[in-house]
Amino acid sequence: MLSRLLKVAAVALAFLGPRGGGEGAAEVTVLSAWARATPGPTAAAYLELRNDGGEADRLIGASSPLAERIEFHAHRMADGVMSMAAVPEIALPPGETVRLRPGELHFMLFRIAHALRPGDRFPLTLTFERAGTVTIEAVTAGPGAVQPPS
Ligand SMILES: [Cu+2]
Repeated sequence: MLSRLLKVAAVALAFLGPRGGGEGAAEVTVLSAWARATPGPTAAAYLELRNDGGEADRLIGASSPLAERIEFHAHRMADGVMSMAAVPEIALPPGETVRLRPGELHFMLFRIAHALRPGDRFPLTLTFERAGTVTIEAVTAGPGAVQPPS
């Protein structure tokens, strides 16, 4: 009796499939990746992550041949002083767009290989828990820019 129940359950799961009922595949779109020009050795980068999937996803890693290491940073206010703190991951709720921008969440690129000048482009590889790994290109805006170059 139990084995028969398990078989029925297995068939039901197979029927739902990866795009069926509750199991929607995570699909994350990366939009307008950019960085601020800097002489180095540390740079800040920003982008938008749109989760078009039906499930929550998480950005769990970022790398670039330009940088020795990339951290995710959040700003926080403590005793009236704004400071940055590394966060281990960035949550991507289904159907939502998470925006990394100056003064908020951002990427911190450490020990960049060369100064970043306006117009410079460099690859960024992002690793998502569900959506896997994607490499996109970031473009560099001016040193004090608050939005991506047009
Ligand atoms: Cu930072």
